[in-house]
Amino acid sequence: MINPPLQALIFDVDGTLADTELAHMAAFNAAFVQEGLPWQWDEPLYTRLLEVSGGKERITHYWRQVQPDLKIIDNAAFTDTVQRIHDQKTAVYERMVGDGGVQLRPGVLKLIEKAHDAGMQMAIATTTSPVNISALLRTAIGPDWSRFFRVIEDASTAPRKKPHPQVYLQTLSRLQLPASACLALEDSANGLRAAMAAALPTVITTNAFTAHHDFSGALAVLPDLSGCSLAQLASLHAAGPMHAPRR
Ligand code: XBP
Ligand code: MG
Repeated sequence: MINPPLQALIFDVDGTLADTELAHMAAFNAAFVQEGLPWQWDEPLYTRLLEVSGGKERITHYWRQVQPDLKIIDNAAFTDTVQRIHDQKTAVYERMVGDGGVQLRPGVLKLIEKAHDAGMQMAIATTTSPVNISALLRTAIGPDWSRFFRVIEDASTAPRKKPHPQVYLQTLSRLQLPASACLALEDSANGLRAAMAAALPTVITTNAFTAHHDFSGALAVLPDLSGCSLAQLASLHAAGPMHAPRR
C-alpha cells in the first residue's frame, strides 16, 4: 500500500528524543532510598523492567516480582505508596534533567528545526509525565520549545500505557490526520506495537536498552537520526514497510 504524502512527525520521548533511561533509573533508585526501601535497580535489571511501560506500572510490577506473596489488603494505600514513590522519582528526574543531565540524541534537534522550517506538523506521544517532557525540552531546546509541537499527548492525558495505542490514537485525533499521512519515531518494541496498533508507519532509532527488541513491521531501524534528513524520512514513509528478502 502506498502512503499519502507525509504531513506529520510524531515523536516518542524516552529513548527517542533523548537517552533518558539511565536518568530515569537513577531517579527511581533515589526515590527508593528516600522511601527507605532496599531496592536498587542496575542496568541489566532495568533493561528487563523497561518491558513494562510507565513508571508507576514498573514499580508495581517490580514490587510484585520481589514480593510474590504480596497481599494487597488496602488497595488505596498500595496505590498511594506507588504514587508517592513515583512523585519522588519524578522530582529527582526533573531536577537531573533540568540541570542538563540529558542531551537530545544525535540528529534530533536538526530534524525538528528542518521539519518546522518545512511546515511539517509535529507531535509528541509518550507515556511519561508532562513535567518530564518540559524539563527535558526546555533545557535542550529553550523556553519556547513547545512551539514546535502542535499536539502533546502524555501520561496525564493517555493513562493506558504503550503497547496500548491510546496515546497515538488521541494524537492522531487531535492532529486530525489519517495515520497513513504521519510517521511515528520510536525506540522500543512497546512503542512500535502501540504505533502499529494505531496504523502508524514507524521508524525506529535503537539505543542500548532496546537494541535487542523485535522491530518487525518498522519502516526502518536506524542507530540514530544523525545524517537522516526529512527527505529521507519522507521517502521511507512513501516506500512503506520493510519486507523480509525474497528467496
Ligand atoms: C518510557 C517509559 C517511561 C519512563 C519513565 O516509555 O516507559 O515510563 O521510563 O517515565 P516510552 P515515568 O518511551 O515508550 O514512552 O516514570 O514518567 O513513567
Ligand atoms: Mg521510548
